[in-house]
Amino acid sequence: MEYPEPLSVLDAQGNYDPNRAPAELRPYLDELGLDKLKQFFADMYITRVFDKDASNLQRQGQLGLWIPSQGQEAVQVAAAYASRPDDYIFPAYREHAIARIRGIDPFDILRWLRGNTHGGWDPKKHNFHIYTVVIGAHALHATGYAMGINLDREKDPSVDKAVMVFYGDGATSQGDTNEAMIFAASYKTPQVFVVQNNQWAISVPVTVQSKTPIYLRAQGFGIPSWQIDGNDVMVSYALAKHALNSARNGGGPQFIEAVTYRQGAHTSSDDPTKYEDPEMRAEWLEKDPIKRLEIYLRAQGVEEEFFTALDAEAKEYAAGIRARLIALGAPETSTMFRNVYSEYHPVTEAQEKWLADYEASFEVEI
Ligand SMILES: Cc1ncc(C[n+]2csc(CCOP(=O)(O)OP(=O)(O)O)c2C)c(N)n1
Ligand SMILES: [Mg+2]
Repeated sequence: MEYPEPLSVLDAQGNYDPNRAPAELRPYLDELGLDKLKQFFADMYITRVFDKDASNLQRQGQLGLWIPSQGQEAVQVAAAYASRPDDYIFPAYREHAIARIRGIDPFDILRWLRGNTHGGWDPKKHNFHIYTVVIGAHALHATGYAMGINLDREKDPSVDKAVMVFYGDGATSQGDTNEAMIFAASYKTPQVFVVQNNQWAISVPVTVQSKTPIYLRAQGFGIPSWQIDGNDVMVSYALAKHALNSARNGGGPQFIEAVTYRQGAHTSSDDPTKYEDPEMRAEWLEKDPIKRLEIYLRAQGVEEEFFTALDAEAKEYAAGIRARLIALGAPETSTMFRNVYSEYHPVTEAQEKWLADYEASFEVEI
């Protein structure tokens, strides 16, 4: 079966055509002046430089794991700016661009993947939940939170917060995400589901995961849905804002499938050369979200100086985080025993002692 192309207004060659968007998105596209687009570009660019450096840090033995976001920056930056600070966001584990814009210090993401902290940040402070690695589990948390907003609204009709939840194409096969959609539709929650379809669930291609475009599934739950080019920051912004406003104004849950590509490995533990078709990869690299916005900005008269200064800023930013990370040192082994229960527990105490004795049994310090 043939399906239409995802909605896009900024194509891979950097051509902008707002007429391709439906009328309800036009007011949001009109908000996108040059200053805002330069800000979007800066956030995408800085996240990518940080992300690449984080991959290097993993290879240099400074992190247990890294989860790259490379290639998915556009929809993330767009959604972050489309949301209001009091909207609550539930990320999966690859939403580094959103985390940064929400005020999370990316250093805290690295501390988490180094084992120095089990959470990383205070979700309430940023209205940005901690990362969830259990695929799809947080979709239920998001729907539960959004049901809570409805209860708050019964007491105070001026409450107009919304929830956004992010997960991947693979997560759409989990029971949790489907159950979350059922409850969201039934209880008409103020909530936007954002699926970043990056074409892969580790090595499983989306063509195996779903036999229809993912956004069509939502309609079976009675949830309005769209499919957009997630590498187009402009359409991503306009639709995210439209969907959030519909959700907060009583329209119930909304669903966005942002079609994008995972340019990096699934994580640093994965080797995509074992399963990725190099031609497909090359085609997607041509559709890079940063490249196309750069072409557009240059065509609008943004000068070289902006790009050069941004590159220097991004490198300095990443270097600063790197230095702080290396200064952290190794996490204490005791933390893995002492954080299991809220109070110290005889079983974990015995385990901690066993490990200490075991390590002491080596002649060489490890
Ligand atoms: C419940 C559960 N099952 C399996 C895994 C192992 N796992 C980690 S990531 C992943 C693939 C997820 O793919 P997708 O939802 O498309 O997100 P992406 O990693 O592409 O962003 C799997 C199967 C897990 N973390 N949790
Ligand atoms: Mg995926």
